[in-house]
Amino acid sequence: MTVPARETIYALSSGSLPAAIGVVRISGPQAKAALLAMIGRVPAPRQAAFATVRDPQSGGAIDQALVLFFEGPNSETGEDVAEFQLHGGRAVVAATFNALSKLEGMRMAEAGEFTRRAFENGKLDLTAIEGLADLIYADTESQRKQAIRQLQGLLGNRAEAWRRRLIEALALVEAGIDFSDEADVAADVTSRSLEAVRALQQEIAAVLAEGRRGERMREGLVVAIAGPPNAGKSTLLNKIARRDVAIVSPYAGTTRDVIEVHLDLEGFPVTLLDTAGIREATDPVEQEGVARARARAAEADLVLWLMENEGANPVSRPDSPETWTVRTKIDLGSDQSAGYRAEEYAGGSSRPEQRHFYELSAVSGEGVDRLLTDLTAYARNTLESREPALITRERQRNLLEMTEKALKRGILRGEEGQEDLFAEELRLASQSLGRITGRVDVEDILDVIFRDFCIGK
Ligand SMILES: Nc1nc2c(ncn2[C@@H]2O[C@H](COP(=O)(O)OP(=O)(O)OP(=O)(O)O)[C@@H](O)[C@H]2O)c(=O)[nH]1
Ligand SMILES: [Mg+2]
Repeated sequence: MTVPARETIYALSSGSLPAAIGVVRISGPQAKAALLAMIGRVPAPRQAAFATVRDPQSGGAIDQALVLFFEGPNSETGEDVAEFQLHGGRAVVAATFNALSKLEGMRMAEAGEFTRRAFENGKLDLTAIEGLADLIYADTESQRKQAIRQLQGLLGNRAEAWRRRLIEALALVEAGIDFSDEADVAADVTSRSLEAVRALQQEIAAVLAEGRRGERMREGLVVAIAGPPNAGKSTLLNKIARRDVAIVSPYAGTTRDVIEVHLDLEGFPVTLLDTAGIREATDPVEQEGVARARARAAEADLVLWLMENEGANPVSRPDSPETWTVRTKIDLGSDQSAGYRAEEYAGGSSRPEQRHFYELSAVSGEGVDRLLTDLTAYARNTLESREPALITRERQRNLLEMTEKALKRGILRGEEGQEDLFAEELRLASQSLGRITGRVDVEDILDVIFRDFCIGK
């Protein structure tokens, strides 16, 4: 049976049209043939050429373009790659696609397919690809920095170095097993190996203990605005977002769904949620809204608990790790505010809420800046650190946890002198480590990873 030749793929790799420039990329064995058919030559690799792009059947001019050629394996995908930098008109790109589709062995690329080929040709490991996806989706400066570090191999290189050390330790154990009739040699080799594995296990445990900073940076901190109906939650959200995102009305029970706004607080990503006012609702739709509000507040990193005055606060607060109390509508200057002090709202709880008590008016704007300043400091304190986060995804964390557990089990076996079982655990550990970078069988997870990419990437 002959393996069919690899198909050549093409796609628009730039943004939505019309635009100043539309970049059409081609990757695969037919890239050169496509260039010959459409511009009559293959430009020197890595040198921009100005050319008239023609329909290969009619010979009619489609556009004038800047054309690049990268000869495999020295290209992004590792295959021959051609790139047309066309004028970014819809008809221009459509005519170019039409011309390409008529050539032998060519088809449109699927989402993420260029990057997948780069992976398959050993150009990028999985952690770098995850970094690349994060770079494309980064909204804030701190997210961008984390993503570029990951793309440059922060975790990938570490995981590979760990794996090499592990394989050396494994080789020692296996050597010990071969010498098992010479008890002294075997014991010595096992103890050297144990020492190396203990050091490795401790290093990995320390990385796992750092918490989920990297994952939170990717996803953004979640801050939920919650409180009784009519407290002014949606008004505050709109004020902070500087646009009319949520409906505001004097009727209690206006907001039903959870509304999200993504904020960039001096480079740190924060997702602000507006939720339904929490009360004993009778309307089934409102009941659902209240249930959602409670659930999202409970999962949030921080809850801003809004209330207008004392009397309007009979409802129970959702249990969340951190809550700041915000008194709203201070422009109304109601008498109810007399004697209003933070201590009264600590509600007997031991949480140190007094430090985070705010009074503001979302209408006049008074007090909003102080809240925003503190939110920014909170995001910075939570996300920033001198050491960049090594783990940025659940996938990486799970595999590293599996590695660490196998090492721990292995150490026990080694200490008991069960070299065979020790070696087996080290093999399992090295498999988990290898799956982080994609060195060992990862076919099952590839689709999940590349699903995040757009077509043309
Ligand atoms: N004077 C004054 N009125 C405000 C302020 N904030 C909100 N309001 C008014 O209070 C009413 C309720 O505001 P919303 O923002 O809809 O309140 P909510 O907490 O989202 O209410 P639900 O979605 O029903 O839970 C509206 O009439 C707002 O205009 C404020 O700071 N000052
Ligand atoms: Mg509302």
